[in-house]
Amino acid sequence: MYQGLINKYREFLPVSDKTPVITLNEGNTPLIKAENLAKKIGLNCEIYLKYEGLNPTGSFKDRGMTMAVSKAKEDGSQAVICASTGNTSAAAAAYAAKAGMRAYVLIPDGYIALGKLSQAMMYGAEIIAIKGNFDEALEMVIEISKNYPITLVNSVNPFRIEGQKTGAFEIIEALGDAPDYHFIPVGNAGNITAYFKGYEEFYALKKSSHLPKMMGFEAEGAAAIVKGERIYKPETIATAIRIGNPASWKQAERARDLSKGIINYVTDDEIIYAYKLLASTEGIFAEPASCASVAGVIKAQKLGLIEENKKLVCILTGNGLKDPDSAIKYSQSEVKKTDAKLDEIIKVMKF
Ligand code: AN7
Repeated sequence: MYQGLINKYREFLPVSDKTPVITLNEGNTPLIKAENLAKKIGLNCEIYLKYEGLNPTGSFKDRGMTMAVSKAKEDGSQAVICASTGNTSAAAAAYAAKAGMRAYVLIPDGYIALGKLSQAMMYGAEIIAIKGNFDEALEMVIEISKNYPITLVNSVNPFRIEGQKTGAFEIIEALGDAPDYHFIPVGNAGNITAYFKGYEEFYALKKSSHLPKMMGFEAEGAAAIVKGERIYKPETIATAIRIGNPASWKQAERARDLSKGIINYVTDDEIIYAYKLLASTEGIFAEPASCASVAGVIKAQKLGLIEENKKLVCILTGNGLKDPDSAIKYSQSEVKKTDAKLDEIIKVMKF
């Protein structure tokens, strides 16, 4: 039976027999071939979607959190803390619950999707909504974790990166080699760092023949790395990546440069277009921030950055159900109401 990514990839992770494995059987997510999407955008390549929204709390954060919380438990810690645009708080709260630990989460008041907030509440976290953004919340939790007996579980915790690198292992195993291009949303830049670490490690072990070009995409209103400066008031509809001072900035640039990839940005309109296209052509519902990877493919194609007959992987970082408000707002579908009468229903169906 599959028992989560620590048990699966134990030999590549900093764990020992003494590490209590706190797992919800995260990882092992499907890599789905997106032929309809490739056809629709007219790209003569194989596109694969890594559907991280199928993790236990609905995002890729579970990969990092199983490691971070297991190591915190091993160290005898009784509480974890994080700043979050939503998904990290959901994952921290769930794994803390499983570990019998307390979780404190700092969120930007009014800028976290409903599903994510409901998760942190249900898993029993202490939720503190600050009148400020993610970057300010991160500065505060770093300070708090220095001065109080509480483990920081944002991606500045290196165990988070260790857990998240397993996504690259799974991709290489599924494809039999690394892809040519790896498209990924960039917020705090932990995930692009983690994937590149995973690709580098399997390449060093000769489990792949090359490194993929790392193609990272920030939201236009939060594109600190692209613009080369901190954004003090980041804005985007993709609240998950509404981050103006990425903690893993330097590591993301390293991944970009060593892989001969790019870090670019996509607009909110491009994100929404990809969001709807993905759901309507592939039957895959991913949250807006996730769709920055797909929007990135479309942009890179337009810029002539993708060679033909190559293999692309897009990371779909979070589940669309996390953010029902955005789905209802942007889908443009209408709900047609009728009386409970057969003839009226048939009429509305336009038969
Ligand atoms: C769906 O939950 O930062 O570049 O606090 O939720 O590793 O930060 C979320 C980030 C992409 C960006 N897609 O990943 C948080 C948080 C989704 C996300 C990202 C996030 P990083």
